[in-house]
Amino acid sequence: MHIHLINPNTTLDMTETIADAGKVIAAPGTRVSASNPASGPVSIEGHFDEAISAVGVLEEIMRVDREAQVDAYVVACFGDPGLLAAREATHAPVIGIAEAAFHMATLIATRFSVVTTLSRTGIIAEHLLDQYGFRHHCRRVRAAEIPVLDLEDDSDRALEKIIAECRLARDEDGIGAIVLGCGGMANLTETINREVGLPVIEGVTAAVKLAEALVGLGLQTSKIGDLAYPRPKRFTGGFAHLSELNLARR
Ligand code: 5HY
Repeated sequence: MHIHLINPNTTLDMTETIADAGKVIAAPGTRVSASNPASGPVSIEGHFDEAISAVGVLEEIMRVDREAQVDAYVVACFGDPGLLAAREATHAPVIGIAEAAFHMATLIATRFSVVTTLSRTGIIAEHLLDQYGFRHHCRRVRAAEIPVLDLEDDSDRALEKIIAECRLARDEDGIGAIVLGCGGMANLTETINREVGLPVIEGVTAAVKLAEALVGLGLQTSKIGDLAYPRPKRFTGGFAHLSELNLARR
């Protein structure tokens, strides 16, 4: 099977971090590829960045669906930007890393906390907890207070701050597991697990394994109801190329 990971921000180093983590965890016979939009924010640190990046996610899915046979997609940003719109745009399953990590965490612990990058984006994770129905499982959404790109540019210091916040969660929150709240943390799971001493769930790897499960079960995004392909219509201006888009024809 072929799983394609989309890093919604436009930082190639982070796309490679995400791709590497996905390839390591993938089962034999699963091909993992990755890409990021050419246009958009270099990092996603709030509602505005999320909204802009969601268009890039959709453009990437439509581009890759034209060019390759993909069995499932992963939206590799912890805000799951554009997730439902992405599910409209393809028949393949599309999994967000936050949704995947929350599901996995509740299978091994009754309570978990999230450790993300900046406290200002914590509300996005809280909104997803409510949207996905996991709010009562999550004790707290914490932040290491690091800019997203420090995960690439100042990784040692970023890791220290993430580990320190994970230790506080372990000692104060009454939890059984920690969810890492950023696609850029995809290569930190083993280290944090060793340093903190409780199960760490990271969304990219969780999403890849869930995607393998869905494809293995022969499940695709339902095209009955609200996730049916978008209704063809005219788009104007910079989106004119989407006019009369008939994704179902692919
Ligand atoms: C992410 N931002 O996973 C999110 C998460 C965050 O550029 N990739 C980003 O840290 O808010």
